[in-house]
Amino acid sequence: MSSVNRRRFLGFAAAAGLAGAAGVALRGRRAASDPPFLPDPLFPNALRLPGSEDLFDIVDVTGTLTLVSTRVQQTIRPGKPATLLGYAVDLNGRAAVNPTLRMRRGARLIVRYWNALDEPSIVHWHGLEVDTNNDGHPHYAVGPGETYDYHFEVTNRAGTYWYHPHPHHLAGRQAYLGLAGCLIVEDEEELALQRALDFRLGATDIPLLIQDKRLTADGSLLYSPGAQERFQGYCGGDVLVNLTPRPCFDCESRAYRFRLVNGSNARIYRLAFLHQDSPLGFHVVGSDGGLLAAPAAASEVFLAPGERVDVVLDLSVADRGERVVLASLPFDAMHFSGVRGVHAGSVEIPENGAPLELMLIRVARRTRFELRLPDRLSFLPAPSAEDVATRRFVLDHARGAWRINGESYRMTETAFEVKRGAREVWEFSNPPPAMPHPVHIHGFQYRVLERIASPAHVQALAFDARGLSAAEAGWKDTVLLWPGETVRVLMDFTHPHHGYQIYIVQCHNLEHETHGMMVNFRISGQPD
Ligand SMILES: [Cu+2]
Repeated sequence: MSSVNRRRFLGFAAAAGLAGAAGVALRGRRAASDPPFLPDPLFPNALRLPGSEDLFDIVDVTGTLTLVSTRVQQTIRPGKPATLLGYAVDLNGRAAVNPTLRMRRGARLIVRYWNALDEPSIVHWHGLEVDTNNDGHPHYAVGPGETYDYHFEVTNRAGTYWYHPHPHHLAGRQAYLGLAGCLIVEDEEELALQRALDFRLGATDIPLLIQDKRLTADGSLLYSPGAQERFQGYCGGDVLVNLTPRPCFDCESRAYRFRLVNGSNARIYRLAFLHQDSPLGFHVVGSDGGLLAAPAAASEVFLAPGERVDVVLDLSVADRGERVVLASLPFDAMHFSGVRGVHAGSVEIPENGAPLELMLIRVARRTRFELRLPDRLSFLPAPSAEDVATRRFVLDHARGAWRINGESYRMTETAFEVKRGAREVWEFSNPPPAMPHPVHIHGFQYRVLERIASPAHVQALAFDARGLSAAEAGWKDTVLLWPGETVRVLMDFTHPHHGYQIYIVQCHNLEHETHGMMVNFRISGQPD
């Protein structure tokens, strides 16, 4: 881009909060003939659906995309438009903000990232198996007005991934102030499932980005952690779903697919769908890295920051007018300090583990529907760790910093090296007194082998003798490690990227990440 065009572009982005893009197509607008929305007194706001407005609009990625991180005007608190941060894409003069990027497995993602913030940033494609240059490592953060070009083939399985900022020390604040969006990968297997169950993105297949925020009276987002929150994690009192407070989703009496994404900085959810105050059973069909081998019945699931779970909820059992509430059931979040109930001004912020109501699902229309879920969804080889060496990680804290194996993050240092093509068991332990840590590994999807010494509320959800929950039977990139627990995962470092590659192991509690709970590792450049 010439400097003249660059100046023009910056002026355009600053004036309109937009970004430039080419080769993207738009799908999935709601029909104008939909019945009018009658507000529920407790959940008065219509859930934002991808494809129905500029926020989270569906963008089919078929060519080059320009994604700008910038200040955007959006209305979260009704009637109170406010400035937050967003990723903007220009669709022929109209902006999509935090677009839901949809693409085929094997397609190339060619993105010019433009940082129109007044501080450094970089985009991390959470869960994608890319090389270092495309991973959004904090070392590659670009300054205000600068660009970073991404160019890679999406080799991941079909599934729900997401993107968010990853600059050193700033990721938590930037993500909190609005920068996050979903990336949906599809393949033939996934499209067959969509056809079989009539799952349409934004209509019957709904990504739900769950984020707890602090909303001020003027409708803006407040990120101002005190000393304890800077260390333990920053929670908000308003749980937003797709940036909608107290959302209501009007549906038909049929099956829906919900792609649940925990985009919160620090809050863990114990998700359940309450129908007449008891949990309605659902089917887990996918995890972080795509479809499970077979649907797994569940009535609740823990979802930690960074994790995704793909569920099918059959509402054909409900009559018109019936209500189902997506809730987080109470649990002991096992925070070591025992400090309860942070106050933010006059507002009490519910502690991690407090019961919360997230969203109302209201059956607005009866329809004839019978759920016929396939017995098999995909092929997943059973993970085998025979003759595989173990590498151990201890997550702890000292002198106000979070550590992995005794070290707090040093951006330019590499803690250890792994041979390209090697298989290793990675064993994470979390000696108490401690906090839960969602362990995210960049660059690779992995399988969870075993949970050891789990707290009772985690054991209660064990799906098999290895202590895993239903959602942990598939591929994962983020796994929740509770205090006192040891979790073993199977890593396979086979990948197509040549030369040395640097990746990250981190806690996805973004305040823990900011306070050092992150480490670089290197894949050696030897051939397989
Ligand atoms: Cu942590």
